[in-house]
Amino acid sequence: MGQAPVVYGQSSRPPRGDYSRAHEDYTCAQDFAAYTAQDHDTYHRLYERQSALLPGLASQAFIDVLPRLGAKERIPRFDDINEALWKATQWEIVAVPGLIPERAFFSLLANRKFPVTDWIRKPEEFEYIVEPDVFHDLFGHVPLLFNPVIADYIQRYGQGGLKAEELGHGEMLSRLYWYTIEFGLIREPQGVRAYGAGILSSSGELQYSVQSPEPRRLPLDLMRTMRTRYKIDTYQQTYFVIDSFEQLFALTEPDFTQIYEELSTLPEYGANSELLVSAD
Ligand code: HBI
Ligand code: FE
Repeated sequence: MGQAPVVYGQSSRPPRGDYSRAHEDYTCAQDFAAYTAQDHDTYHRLYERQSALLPGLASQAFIDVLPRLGAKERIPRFDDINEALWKATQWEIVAVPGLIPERAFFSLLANRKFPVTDWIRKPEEFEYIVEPDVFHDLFGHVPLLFNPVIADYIQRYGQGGLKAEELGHGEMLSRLYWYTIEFGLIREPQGVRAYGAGILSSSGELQYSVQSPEPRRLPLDLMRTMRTRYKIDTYQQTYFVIDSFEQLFALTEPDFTQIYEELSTLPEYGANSELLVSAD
């Protein structure tokens, strides 16, 4: 595999991973031997700090499945996680060198394979990193793959993504992923809680998304959400709230072709929810 792909459209910097070690489908072997003691220590410190922040802010469904990750004092072996994950929901995590092109990403999800970046941030990036590293993917995304409803939703999302790519509407569908799997909020009996990986793996945004009066929190609505742009390097200014994971899965039922047709005739919303009347 040669040149690193340009993904996420918005970030201009080339991704960090070493793509020369990836196969055609962008997967590679987890380079476990490459981790230094400092890498394992970074993971352990991130895990301890983040898991202490969860009570009262993270979805109870997430807190219940987090221990399924196994090791927390070092970076876990993906094979160890896969032994439990396959038994639970017939998913497996596959190592990738970093962000991969939309099509390859959708294709893996459609086959119940979740791409997990296998490098970890440097200690000086402890507080924040733009690109997903192994901590964001393992701590943020993998636990909810043990939840059968979310597991099925993500596979449906991957299947829908391949179709959206063919229809030229990948960007619209990526907003659904962004405002649910990455930055979604859910209403639980004790109140609004975070279930999105981008929130759950961030120390600052976890508190902000659930408790700050600043951002808008709107009910998740397919049309509104897919018309709402997002920024990848700031806290979200708009969050979308669901009442249950079953509600998410039900969203994937309709045929999206007509939805994309209708959406392309409507103005979009900025990340801060202002209506963009000029179709730029
Ligand atoms: N690649 N490895 C990786 N992880 C992601 O979460 C990811 C990606 N490529 C594209 C992407 N996400 C988003 O554009 C999705 O909305 C498709
Ligand atoms: Fe992510």
